[in-house]
Amino acid sequence: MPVPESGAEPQTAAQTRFDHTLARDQRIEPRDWMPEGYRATLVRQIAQHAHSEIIGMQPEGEWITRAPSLRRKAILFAKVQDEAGHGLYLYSAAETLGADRADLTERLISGRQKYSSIFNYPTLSYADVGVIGWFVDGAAICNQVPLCRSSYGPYARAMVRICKEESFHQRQGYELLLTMMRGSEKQRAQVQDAVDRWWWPSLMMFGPPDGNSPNSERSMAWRIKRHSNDELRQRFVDMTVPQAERLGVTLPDPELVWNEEREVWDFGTPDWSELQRVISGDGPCNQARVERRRQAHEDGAWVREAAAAHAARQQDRQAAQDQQAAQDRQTAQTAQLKGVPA
Ligand code: BYC
Repeated sequence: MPVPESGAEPQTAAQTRFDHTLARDQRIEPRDWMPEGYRATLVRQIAQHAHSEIIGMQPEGEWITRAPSLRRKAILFAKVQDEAGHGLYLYSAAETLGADRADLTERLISGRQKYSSIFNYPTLSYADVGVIGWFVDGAAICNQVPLCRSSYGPYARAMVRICKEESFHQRQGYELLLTMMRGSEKQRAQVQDAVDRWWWPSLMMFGPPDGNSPNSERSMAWRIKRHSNDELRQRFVDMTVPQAERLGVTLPDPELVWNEEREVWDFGTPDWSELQRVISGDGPCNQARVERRRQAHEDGAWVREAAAAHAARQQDRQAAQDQQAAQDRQTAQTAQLKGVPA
């Protein structure tokens, strides 16, 4: 039997090892062999997730200069910075799969890669900042806590820290809303209006219904996703309804009713045609979001060039130092051989 060249073992053995790793619920690491479909699915999902974090800085970021107090400004600033950090961990996770960060950004700004539909809606009042924290970060927790057990090691590890921060963001958003609800009639109306506008788009964050989700089955078999879109949507509804009652707002769904038998909240059907429209680029803010990202990327070109020039200079300096050290060692050795005192 021919000995396979190094790195070129028969695919069947590699596939078996991959399957066993998944069956034992262990992690696939960047050095491990993986099917191309698995790699491509991860790059697609992780890139989309990273883009969502970066684009997700915009709707709330627009309120930094208009925050009602220094304290609220500092909180919002920190949250938006956290989102930039999440984007960076996720781009790094995608790089471990061979993706190129510049290429991913290019795909985002040319519309070839998606980002979450939720960030294509406008933020009309400061209550929207609170509702984004409560709903959007709440939905993110439901969706992303299971991803901490995703089969791909770097993605799962990035999710651990991200989830801790999202959970903090969710509480901070809810605290802002509690404060507004204790305020004036106008503030309470602003909160209810924001809840009315963000509820259905938040349910859409979990993706299309299971029967219309082409990627779910494979992703779940590969243990990238651990639960279906509908399962996670239900968890979000069940978590959020009691919080809405406590806050004193009404969720805009007349079909929301407790199901004694299943012990979950039944809820109405989101407008799936709206999700399709927003995903395909025709949401209220799609153009503005992508244009802003494109502009920021162009404006940042000089920073990337300066960083690359600095890195190249450091590398040259290090190479010169290494060469000098090697020469010094050689001179010392020659001197020792000749019996010349150093
Ligand atoms: N928006 O087969 P499906 C955050 C796409 S960041 C846009 O179910 P999958 C936060 C989907 O990509 C939130 N596109 O797909 C940030 C697929 O398209 P392609 C982002 C959507 O991957 C800042 C097609 O529709 N979270 O929380 O199995 C501040 C069919 O869908 C959407 C993540 O990215 C959508 N809503 O499941 C605060 C989490 N839904 O590529 C908070 C990680 C679906 O086949 N991602 N599509 O053409 C996931 O868990 C999964 O990718 C999804 C979709 C559940 C989103």
